[in-house]
Amino acid sequence: MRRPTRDDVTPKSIWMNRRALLAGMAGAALLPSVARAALPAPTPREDVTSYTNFVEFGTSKKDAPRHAHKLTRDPWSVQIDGLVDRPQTYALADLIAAFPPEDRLYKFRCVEGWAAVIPWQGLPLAAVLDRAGVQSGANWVTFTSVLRPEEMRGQRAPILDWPYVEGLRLDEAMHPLTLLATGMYGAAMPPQNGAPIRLVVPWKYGFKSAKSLVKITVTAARPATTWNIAQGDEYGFFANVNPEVDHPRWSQADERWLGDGLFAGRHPTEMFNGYDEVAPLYAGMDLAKDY
Ligand SMILES: Nc1nc2c(c(=O)[nH]1)N[C@H]1C(S)=C(S)[C@@H](COP(=O)(O)O)O[C@H]1N2
Ligand SMILES: [Mo]
Repeated sequence: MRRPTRDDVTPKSIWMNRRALLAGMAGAALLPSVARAALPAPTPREDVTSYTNFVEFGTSKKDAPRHAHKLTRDPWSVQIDGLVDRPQTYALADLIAAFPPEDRLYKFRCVEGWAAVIPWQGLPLAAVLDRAGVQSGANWVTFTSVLRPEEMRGQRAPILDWPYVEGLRLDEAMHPLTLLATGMYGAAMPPQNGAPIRLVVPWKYGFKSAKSLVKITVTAARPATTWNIAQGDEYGFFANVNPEVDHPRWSQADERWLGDGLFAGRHPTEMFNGYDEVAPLYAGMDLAKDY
């Protein structure tokens, strides 16, 4: 299989927007990428499902593939609360019915230095927040993963401050790239990848993309987030992919692509993981300081 290149996964080519496809040429004209002849080549599914970070099940890459099926995913609901006009608890099926899944092919980059190209299915977070009605005075969005130590063996140990919590600034949360993913590779989200619903923020290091979400809270104050609490010097709140800001223990200048094989070369890391269109969100900020 042909390996993906940056050209395949440029921001324009990721807009595999099913609604636009259904809308036909009119929609496609607004989204030039839809007309691209060659579909990008995703990382093989087996590589993405067999090598995971999901500390609730343990610290090894193989723990979640082995144990995540023990998490009960049905019934599942997601609560939207905080500074919104219409707080709501969605049963997962109702959420999917209300916001039909769209296809998004994104490059995903872990802070550890590996990356993959993943075809996700999901709904833009902005759609859910818009329906909830974000109030003025809201500045931040907090994402809470499920807390269920009886089903998640890693949560029975003090590896992290449970539950896993992540956060975005409101404009980051509302950006059209920010996705609530309910599937990958055209099927329901595998348990080890964050079933049944997870966040995907493709221009940030993977730890921002919290798995198995139960709550999304709109707040005035910036939330305290799990990895930032654990080791703030290593895991900044913003965590934008940035080849120029190294992790204290390793370089972020290049990355390994899952599926490339053990002896393949590394690839240069791209600012914002290649999603240049988010740069205006950070105008005037010092990203070496706000890493
Ligand atoms: N709840 C929760 N979300 C999480 C994690 C986790 O341990 N727990 N790991 C994060 C990290 S570090 C990465 S790189 C991605 C990994 O997603 P993947 O295993 O589906 O590739 O999930 C992120 N979301
Ligand atoms: Mo990660």
